[in-house]
Amino acid sequence: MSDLLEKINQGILDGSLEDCQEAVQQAMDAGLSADDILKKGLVPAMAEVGRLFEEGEYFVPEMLIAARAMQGGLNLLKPLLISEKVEPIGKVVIGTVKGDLHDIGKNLVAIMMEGAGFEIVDLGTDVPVEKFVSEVKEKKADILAMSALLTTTMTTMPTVITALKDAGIRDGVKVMVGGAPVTQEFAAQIGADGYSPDASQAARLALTYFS
Ligand code: B1M
Repeated sequence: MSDLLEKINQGILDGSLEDCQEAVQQAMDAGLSADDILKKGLVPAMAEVGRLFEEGEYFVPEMLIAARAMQGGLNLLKPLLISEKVEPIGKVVIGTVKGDLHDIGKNLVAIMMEGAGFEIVDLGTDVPVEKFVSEVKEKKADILAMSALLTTTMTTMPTVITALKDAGIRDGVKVMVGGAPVTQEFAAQIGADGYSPDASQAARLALTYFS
């Protein structure tokens, strides 16, 4: 790992927004690719934070400040991840399901989809079932993208799909699901149209619905 990627990593582990942003800026100035900064710098650091939490070395406050540092780095990187676009390909309503406050992965998916040319309606975190349904209907969304990071909240995803059916709008929208505990098998089981393990694959999958 280069010194700058190591510095990004350490900034997140230390929960230092300033260090993380400084290192991301330096990495961008040094010409490192946005993909490398993201996949070799920011993302592995959060995986390490998760490991430290599991081992009881980090607690919720450490996770929180690490997440704030990562989000700060991601904000700087966003313009590089989003290319120039013309007319939107389609509209995506995205959010993290009810009871779940994790938003970094969801934000990343939104950024990559925006970069792929989609218009994004981001509902944020802890999104109630009815809100997903009403926004899909109101915004005439082509895709509903749901994220869940907890095994206890991913179970809301099938409830949303059922509510879309009950509202008579399931056939008009592609439902994509993802997040650390979500699998292809789970997605198939709940009747989602698609699953992706990461943000760039989510954007690629979304594009296939329009080809
Ligand atoms: Co939480 N947390 N957390 N946490 N947290 C996890 C998820 C956990 C695995 C940590 C652990 O134990 N190792 C664990 C879940 C265990 C489980 O359910 N089996 C956990 C827990 C237990 C909790 C609390 C319950 C802790 C507590 O209070 N005791 C609590 C729950 C709060 C709630 O949501 N109600 C909690 C709280 C928090 C913070 C608020 C402190 C903070 C979140 C801050 C924020 O997001 N703004 C936090 C964090 C930071 C984490 C970890 C460390 C990192 C998550 C992250 O941002 N990863 C996480 C451990 C881990 O994941 N290793 C953990 C980086 C991000 C880029 O990856 O989100 O996976 P990820 O997104 C990926 C893919 O999943 C995919 O694309 C992204 C990469 O390209 N993806 C999609 C995501 N959504 C997608 C949607 C798609 C397609 C792909 O299509 C629509």
